[in-house]
Amino acid sequence: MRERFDNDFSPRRRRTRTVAALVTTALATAAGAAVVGAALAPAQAAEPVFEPWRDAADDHGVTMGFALSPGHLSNPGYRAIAEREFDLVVAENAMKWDATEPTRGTFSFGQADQVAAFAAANDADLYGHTLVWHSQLPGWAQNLTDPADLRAAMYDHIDAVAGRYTGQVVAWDVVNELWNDDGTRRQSVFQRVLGDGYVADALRRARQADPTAKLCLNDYNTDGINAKSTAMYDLVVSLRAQGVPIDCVGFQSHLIVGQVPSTYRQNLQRFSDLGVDVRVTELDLRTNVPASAATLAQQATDYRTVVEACLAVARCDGVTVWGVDDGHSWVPNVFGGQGAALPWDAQYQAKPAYTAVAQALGAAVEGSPSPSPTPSTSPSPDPSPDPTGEPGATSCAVTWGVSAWNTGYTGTVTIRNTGTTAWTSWTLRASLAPGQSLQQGWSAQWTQSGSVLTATNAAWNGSVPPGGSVQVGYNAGHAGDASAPTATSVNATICG
Ligand code: 9MR
Repeated sequence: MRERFDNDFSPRRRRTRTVAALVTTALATAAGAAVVGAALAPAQAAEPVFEPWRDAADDHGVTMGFALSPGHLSNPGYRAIAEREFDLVVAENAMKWDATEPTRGTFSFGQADQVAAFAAANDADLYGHTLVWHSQLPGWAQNLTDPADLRAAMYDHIDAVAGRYTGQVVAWDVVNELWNDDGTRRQSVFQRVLGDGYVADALRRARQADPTAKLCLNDYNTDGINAKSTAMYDLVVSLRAQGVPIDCVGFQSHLIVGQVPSTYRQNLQRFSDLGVDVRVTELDLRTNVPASAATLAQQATDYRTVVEACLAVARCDGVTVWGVDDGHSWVPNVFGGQGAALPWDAQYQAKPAYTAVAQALGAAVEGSPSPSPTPSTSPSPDPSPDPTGEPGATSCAVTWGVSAWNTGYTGTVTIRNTGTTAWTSWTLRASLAPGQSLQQGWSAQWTQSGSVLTATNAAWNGSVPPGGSVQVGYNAGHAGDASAPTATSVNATICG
């Protein structure tokens, strides 16, 4: 179903791990989860431990990445998470121009090589960030005014940096942040001195320097459909029409809790439909600190929304988180009073966002340090209807959200147990409007027979206590009628 990000150097593999290593890291995470529980309200206590994100992601043909600053690897808590959860590594700073060519023609790859070595040792993809960017650009380059001279400097830089990691880097952010928010070109030195054509020139040069890497453009505030993302879209169309090598677009997704753009998935989808790969490249979700339990719960929902959007889009290659833990994040340095943007806290304890990502990926539970009733590891393989009319019979409420475009829609379904008896499994049935056809779904097993849409719980969300709910989703095609399904039942009880 999913088209993979399938150049030859992008292995989708589960790492072979020793049992001892797995147990050690799982226990470390579990112990950490217990600590985080102590610091939060009871509802947020002790996140369960799941199989590594990278293994669950593998089942979807996507990778889970993180931005690495190699100096942090000496910290055991950081390192354990980095090694366990991720199968893609990007240098947070080490491959940028100021780090690799601080003086013209003098290259330094010490930290960059450490990042590459970590990726190789951890059987992870290496992602290149970034070749041409106005920021973290040394003064000598910023001050070049002669077009031939600046072009020569840009080409030399691309040749040296991209050339060094040929065969290791799966994709490069060739040009980073080339847009203003209104969709006009940012007046970087490259734009001012070389004009619009510098982007195509950089892409062509990068292809020569590393013929094996995919070549991307990357930006922020392009996450929903807006003037800036539309400028990016139009540029990709134009570059492809000219035969310029452009393989992928990165969506940084430095977001604010509660403010994931409503068009997030559709935006990824429209680029995917152009035939370029897409990736969430720098995900974090910031908030005012200290964050309340309710805010962390909203953050978890937001992380889930982003991961599910990627899984729903055929050419989405995966999600990269911009860091690991709240103690090492760019956010507080730039946004005063804000932070708490990552899935682990500053003590390396898993936050609700960690669990939400694992659940979005359908990760199996490896052990739960908490008596918390959800999620469950033991779904019934054969959900049978509750005996209607008896005490404890299924009582349910289902709400449908529909986000449509011209030929399809994403359905978001919240299934609530309004009865007094816990469910150990559930099956949702509903009638699709005429002309609708299921394309793919997530967080449940989805099938369609005639007009009947059926979803059966996934391994981790079959248990729903009284008052509890689960959220699942699917994509469907439509032929003009994108209305929500009707005649909804759960475990054979009609619930509207
Ligand atoms: O996380 C990076 C931080 O350590 C640097 O100080 C900063 C300098 O510009 O860059 C941060 O990473 C940025 C990334 O390279 C491009 N997109 C925005 C990121 C956050 O600022």
